[in-house]
Amino acid sequence: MSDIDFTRLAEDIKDWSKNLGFQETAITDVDLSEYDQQLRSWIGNKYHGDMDYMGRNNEKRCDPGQLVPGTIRVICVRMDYAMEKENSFSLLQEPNKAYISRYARGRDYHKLIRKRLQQLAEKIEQVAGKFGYRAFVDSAPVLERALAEKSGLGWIGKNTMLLNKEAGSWFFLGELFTDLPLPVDEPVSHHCGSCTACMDVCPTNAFVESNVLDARRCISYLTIELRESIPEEFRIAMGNRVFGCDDCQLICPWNKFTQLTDEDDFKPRHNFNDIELTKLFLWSESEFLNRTAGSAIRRIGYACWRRNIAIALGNAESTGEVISALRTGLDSPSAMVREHVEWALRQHQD
Ligand code: B12
Ligand code: SF4
Repeated sequence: MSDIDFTRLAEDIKDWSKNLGFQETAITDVDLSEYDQQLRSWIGNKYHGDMDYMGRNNEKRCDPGQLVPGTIRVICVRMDYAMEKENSFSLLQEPNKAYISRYARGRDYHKLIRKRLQQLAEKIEQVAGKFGYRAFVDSAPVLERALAEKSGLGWIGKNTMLLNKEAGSWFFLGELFTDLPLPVDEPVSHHCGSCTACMDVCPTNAFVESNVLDARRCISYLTIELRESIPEEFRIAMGNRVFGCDDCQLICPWNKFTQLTDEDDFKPRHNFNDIELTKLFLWSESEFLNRTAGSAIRRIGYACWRRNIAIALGNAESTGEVISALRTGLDSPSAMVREHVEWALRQHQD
């Protein structure tokens, strides 16, 4: 390995990565001490709610070398997923249609990104010989946004998203942990300035301060991570958002620089960008399982799916179709679904 030109290799990695469909790649070391305290205080304040996995393995989360021994560099990548340039709130103003967050309208991104990272590693191996590496996307105790910020892929905005001056924030992150002594890239400056649009627009006031999200109030958490009853105080504010929430990105001025993806996997399936709530609510469990195969939505299960849609139907216009769809949920085997349906029907009583 001693005769490898690591500066040249780092440049090649960035080219190969681009050819594999990542819009940008940058390299950082593994010193996350700057972020350690912020993570600890977030957990200490219980802002992670029921996401128990966030409360565990935080030594490893803040130290990639503990998660994968031998790691000294992290190759960070980002992949755009936006299908539309316009950052419009219009679907959120159509109460009888479902708002499914943009990242979840196509196929699940985990497999695709992990596969591409694996291909990148194999390409590196052809030049550098056998080396230590592991690919991550989303699932493991990895502080992805902190690593991406350190590497210079962007800055962490007040909405806690990683933002990029040329691309906004509609992209996924992934990493290749490695033991190669590659040269590291420099972080970029922050560009939120005095703007607070994302914090102001949040329907449930989930930002307790700049850069700090109380996940327990975030519609993304409530609709995707929470497996129990959704607290009533948030139900009206959820509007028609049935899976995730995009408001803090839709409002962000940096998203006027949104770059469109040409990945087939991210194309909306089953009209997830334009579909009636009643249609989704009336799916049987087997229809749910078939239609969400390969989608991030499947992971929440049928009961949580119906729980979320019941709330949106409670917020929809009072039509015969809405009421009769809701009534089909009254004999759901899930007590949670029945309780949400009863709440929704009450919204249509006055
Ligand atoms: C848990 C989680 C969630 C939780 C909690 C979100 C949160 N803000 O922490 C919930 C379910 C709410 C969620 C929602 C979403 N998520 Co999410 N989520 C994660 C996950 C698994 C861990 C994030 C985490 O570590 N949170 C803990 C907090 C403390 O960490 P953090 O926000 O990264 O914060 C660090 C910095 O903000 C830092 N900090 C930096 N500067 C400053 C300045 C100050 C003053 C302070 C106090 C702190 C601070 O402190 C923190 C600790 O180091 C990551 C994947 C991963 N393994 O990293 C994806 C991830 C962050 N999610 C992602 C996405 C796409 C989303 C959604 C857009 C999905 C949706 N449409 O519904 C929303 C966005 C909501 C939002 N504004 O964050 C992407 C983000 C891509 C990007 N461009 O940033 C990730 C990276 C997944 C991926 N691989 O692409 N998510
Ligand atoms: S909306 Fe404004 S404050 Fe929020 S992330 Fe975008 S630029 Fe930063």
